[in-house]
Amino acid sequence: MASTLKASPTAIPQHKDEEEGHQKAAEADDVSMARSDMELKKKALFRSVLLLLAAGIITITVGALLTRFDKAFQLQYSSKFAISKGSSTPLHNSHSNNNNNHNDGVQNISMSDFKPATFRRNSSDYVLSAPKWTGDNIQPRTREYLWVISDVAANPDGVMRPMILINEQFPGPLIECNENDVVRVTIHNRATNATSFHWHGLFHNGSNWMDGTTGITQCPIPPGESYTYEFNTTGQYGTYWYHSHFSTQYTDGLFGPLVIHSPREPGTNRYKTDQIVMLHDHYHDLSRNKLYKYMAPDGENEEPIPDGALINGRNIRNCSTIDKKYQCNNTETELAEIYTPSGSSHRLRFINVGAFAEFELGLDEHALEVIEADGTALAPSSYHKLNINVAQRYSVIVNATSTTASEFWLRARMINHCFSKPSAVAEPEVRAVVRYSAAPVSQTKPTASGSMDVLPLPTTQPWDSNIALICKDLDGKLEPAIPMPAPTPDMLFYLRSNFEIGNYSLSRGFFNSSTWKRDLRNPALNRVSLQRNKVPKELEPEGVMHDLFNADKGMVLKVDGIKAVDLLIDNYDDGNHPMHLHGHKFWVMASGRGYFNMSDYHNIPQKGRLVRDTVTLEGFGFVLIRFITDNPGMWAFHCHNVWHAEAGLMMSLFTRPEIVKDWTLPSDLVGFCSHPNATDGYFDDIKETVPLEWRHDNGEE
Ligand SMILES: *[C@@H]1O[C@H](CO)[C@@H](O)[C@H](O)[C@H]1NC(C)=O
Ligand SMILES: *[C@@H]1O[C@H](CO)[C@@H](O)[C@H](O)[C@H]1NC(C)=O
Ligand SMILES: *[C@@H]1O[C@H](CO)[C@@H](O)[C@H](O)[C@H]1NC(C)=O
Ligand SMILES: *[C@@H]1O[C@H](CO)[C@@H](O)[C@H](O)[C@H]1NC(C)=O
Ligand SMILES: *[C@@H]1O[C@H](CO)[C@@H](O)[C@H](O)[C@H]1NC(C)=O
Ligand SMILES: *[C@@H]1O[C@H](CO)[C@@H](O)[C@H](O)[C@H]1NC(C)=O
Ligand SMILES: *[C@@H]1O[C@H](CO)[C@@H](O)[C@H](O)[C@H]1NC(C)=O
Ligand SMILES: *[C@@H]1O[C@H](CO)[C@@H](O)[C@H](O)[C@H]1NC(C)=O
Ligand SMILES: *[C@@H]1O[C@H](CO)[C@@H](O)[C@H](O)[C@H]1NC(C)=O
Ligand SMILES: *[C@@H]1O[C@H](CO)[C@@H](O)[C@H](O)[C@H]1NC(C)=O
Ligand SMILES: *[C@@H]1O[C@H](CO)[C@@H](O)[C@H](O)[C@H]1NC(C)=O
Ligand SMILES: *[C@@H]1O[C@H](CO)[C@@H](O)[C@H](O)[C@H]1NC(C)=O
Ligand SMILES: [Cu+2]
Repeated sequence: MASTLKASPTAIPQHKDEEEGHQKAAEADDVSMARSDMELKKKALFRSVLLLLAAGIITITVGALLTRFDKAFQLQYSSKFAISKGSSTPLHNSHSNNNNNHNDGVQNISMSDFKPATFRRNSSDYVLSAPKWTGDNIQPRTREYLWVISDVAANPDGVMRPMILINEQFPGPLIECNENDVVRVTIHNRATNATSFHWHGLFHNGSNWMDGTTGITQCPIPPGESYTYEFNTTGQYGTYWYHSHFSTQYTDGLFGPLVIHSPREPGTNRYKTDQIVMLHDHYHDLSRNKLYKYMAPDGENEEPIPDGALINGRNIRNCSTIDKKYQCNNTETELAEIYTPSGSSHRLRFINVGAFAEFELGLDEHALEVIEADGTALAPSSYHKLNINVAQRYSVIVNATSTTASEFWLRARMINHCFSKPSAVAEPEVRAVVRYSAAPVSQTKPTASGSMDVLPLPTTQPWDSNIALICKDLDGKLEPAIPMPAPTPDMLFYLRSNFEIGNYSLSRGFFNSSTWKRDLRNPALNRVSLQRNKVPKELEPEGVMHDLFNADKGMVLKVDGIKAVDLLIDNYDDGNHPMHLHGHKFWVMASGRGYFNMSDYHNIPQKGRLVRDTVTLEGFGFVLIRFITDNPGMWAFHCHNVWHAEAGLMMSLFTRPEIVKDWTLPSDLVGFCSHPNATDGYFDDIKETVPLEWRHDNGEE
């Protein structure tokens, strides 16, 4: 199975004989140089597994086998990594100012535990159940989740790295609910560092403090502490996700899908199966170490290049092509498999849960009928390939009606032309296998060197070999299925976004003269809602707040009352930015290359505009979005590229201050602000990369 996936797929002859399928496929595959040595091991083990099965000791043996693999794996790694059992000692990545101790790769992994065989999430967890809108199911319910966050060493694609995981599994669990349900997630932070959780795309109407954005709506959840997020899902349906909103931490493993079903959603009778397909770039190091390099004075302003990509947390890397500074063992790795029984239609919900890369994806021999973008149901339109930027979601319907094959490649390629060094990414493409069959009933076989994915691999061809060169949103006419004409705007804000060398020669992201650097212990929401900080509305006019906030270190845009607001951004940077507004969906009124010509402003069509929560602001391009400020709170608006966001490309929208000023925030949340460990693990570019002797008054608060 270990394969770079670069060998021409046509070279692999296929045997689809059901009876002997497994054996034959394994034998036929030796045509592929890339797979041969792995296959030998697999065949040997496959045969011994068969023998054991014949001996009628199935359960015991498989169990024993699993245990043996566990032990071997554990032994191998425990000798190579300093694993301190049962404790949660911090990683020994001793960092101190200016001594460049942030190893780019060689991790001295000292984890509380190492989960070689069990961290991989069962794929069936991402297959949705079809709700029946009768009887009990119509009644709103509370959906409870209990998550323990911990540091775990894991190797999703074969390369061992420290990760931070939910319940020791990767990727995170699916949250599935119906509209109007209440979702309650209790977080026990047993990791070394602080954390927080954001529910991407959810409105949190009336409970803005559940939005989970550190520095804006809450102080981080310190290690050793717990917090319960609770929010209702009224007014929305479709595909969302959740992720840590503490620095770049979600990149280290803290994310997962969130789906809201609703009888209001059109088209749900059009498909037989419904499943999640998460695409993500993947790094072989902790994001914190990557930040150290990216955000250093006189840094090259080059975003860290992903080491590869995953689909639903899976990929297989060829260990002999991996830098020797990493520990690599791909024996238990596998490609994501998606089951779509033939003759029927299936919904695939694509989510880009990555840190940096936009993906271009396609399914060989199948058109993708797009029916949803970021929780907005769309009038169907078909594509062979589609672009999906960080944090965006698209649902597609696939008809399993091809007659030429019964397994197909799903190809997802990072658009590496948007990277600072396009050639630096070794394998921009990751694949999954789409099979015209029902999911196997039992997946209890070990996946280690013997088990085997003995089902045949696809031999299908991509739609075309042209590679996307520009990072932009999906071309075409994506229109809401249910007409949502844009309202007439009440006001317009204009912003320039840019990257500039700021104080201490640090490269920072700016909206006008503002680069986000808020105090983690004094979030923006706390400043405007805690009793001592009551803001009479007349004190500050609408627009950029200057009294309560230092606009240079974080722009807060205040809008009074319920208004339709236009926000126009011209991007003076060559990089693209997937811009996300918390707590709202917005109309994408206009976007493109170049700068917006204001004489077009009054001629923009108001009908048929796409409504979503994450839009691509192209390099040297513009975007004009419109939203209604009917959801009170302090809402982050930021680039979802984690590197750009941490470099300051973030601001906040303050809506309905007349309501917010009277709020009482949950006391446990406010309590975190004075907890000594609330900022554990936060990366502060000035404190960590600027030599002491350079520092002067930086207007710090
Ligand atoms: C892995 O890569 C090496 C070096 O490129 C190559 O020789 C080998 O055949 C590959 N092995 C597998 C199992 O793909
Ligand atoms: C890789 O891990 C497997 C268990 O998953 C183990 O049996 C094998 O010995 C390991 N390979 C190497 C080269 O360490
Ligand atoms: C890794 O950590 C262990 C335990 O703290 C320490 O003894 C060892 O010297 C460290 N190794 C490296 C290479 O830093
Ligand atoms: C959910 O929020 C809405 C406001 O958006 C509120 O009217 C409703 O009562 C809430 N439902 C529950 C179950 O809390
Ligand atoms: C799938 O089949 C349905 C029903 O026949 C059809 O309306 C739709 O256009 C097809 N979609 C694609 C992408 O071919
Ligand atoms: C995965 O989950 C399915 C459905 O719950 C179950 O039947 C299967 O045994 C699980 N597989 C593993 C390896 O745990
Ligand atoms: C941003 O700066 C531009 C001038 O470059 C100005 O026209 C605009 O009003 C500023 N935006 C805000 C929100 O202050
Ligand atoms: C803006 O649009 C107007 C009217 O279409 C046109 O006359 C003008 O040249 C445009 N300006 C720029 C800078 O393109
Ligand atoms: C939020 O709730 C208010 C009523 O409390 C309602 O007017 C408004 O439309 C809601 N907004 C969203 C985005 O749900
Ligand atoms: C903060 O962390 C330190 C070091 O890990 C620990 O000794 C201390 O008990 C923690 N404080 C609290 C209040 O949890
Ligand atoms: C936790 O934070 C420390 C710095 O305080 C850092 O060295 C370490 O790498 C972080 N751990 C993880 C898992 O991010
Ligand atoms: C840069 O430093 C100056 C004072 O030296 C300060 O006034 C300004 O706010 C700083 N800018 C930022 C973004 O920190
Ligand atoms: Cu960006």
